[in-house]
Amino acid sequence: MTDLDLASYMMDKTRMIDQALEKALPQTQDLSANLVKAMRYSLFAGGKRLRPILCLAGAEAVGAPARAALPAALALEMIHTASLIHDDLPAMDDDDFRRGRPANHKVFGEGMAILAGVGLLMRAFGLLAESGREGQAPSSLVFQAISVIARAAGPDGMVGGQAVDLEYEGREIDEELVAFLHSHKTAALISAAVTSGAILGGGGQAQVAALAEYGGKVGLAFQIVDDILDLEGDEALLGKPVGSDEALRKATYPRAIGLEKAKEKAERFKEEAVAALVGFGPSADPLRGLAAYLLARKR
Ligand code: GRG
Repeated sequence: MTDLDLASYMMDKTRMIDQALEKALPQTQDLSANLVKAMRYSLFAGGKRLRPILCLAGAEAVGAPARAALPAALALEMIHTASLIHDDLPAMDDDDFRRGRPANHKVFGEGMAILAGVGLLMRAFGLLAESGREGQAPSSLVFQAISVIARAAGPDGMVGGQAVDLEYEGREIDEELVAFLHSHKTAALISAAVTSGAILGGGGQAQVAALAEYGGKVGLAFQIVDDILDLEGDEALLGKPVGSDEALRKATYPRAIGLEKAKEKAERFKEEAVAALVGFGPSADPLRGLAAYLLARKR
């Protein structure tokens, strides 16, 4: 797949995701309209839609149409957005900017930002569960997808990683700690994105396992690149200030093993991710292209 093909693949999928998100969370006019406004503010703030794109690509890799995985894709973007809103709160990373605009709590206040995050989480699981009830997908597959995503987002995954992240701010760290953190805080949800897509696409057990491996490795490469961009990235492209990991003495690969070794590690994880796709034909080409894109990204 050429860079141009991948760019057009990502644009197509982004359009599909954005249209469906719009339908899943329309602006309301009732008394809680401001809450919906806060949820939509962050959901439509120009995120790269990587998790939902990976989810749709997971379904396609096992030979299903992308739309088979759409409910999981939407749920993943809502959960991810909720995590970013909470991550920016003063009680967490205390960031004022996200996705090139003021963080949710800077616009709507802390209380409303907390509620917007919780609201997005509930809507995410609600719409995924409803897709089974409404017969868009066999309910046994929807159950499996819900359980994979809930596990990856919860205390055994992203929330667990964030807890360790908070506890180790400013403390001495080593590579083992960073590996735990990255695999829980970031790679778990990215792996769940590809896996849940493959599950809803009706993939076999071995295919789902291979795609979980791909997602885990690509997720680790992605987070190392995130660490590197915080050191070397361009604020205008990133849409947020750089250097905040350093300021908070966060546990990152560059801090644990140095910048050059961190770059090598990201490259190795990307290669391992692509190697996990060995049993797949051209249907997994977008996933191969996405692995390279995630490594080379500047935002
Ligand atoms: C409310 C579900 C929930 C969790 C609370 C705050 C928290 C626990 C977890 C935060 C975890 C976190 C911030 C992980 C970092 C993941 C990461 C590298 C985000 C950046 O992702 P991109 O680059 O962002 O995909 P865009 O803006 O493009 O969507």
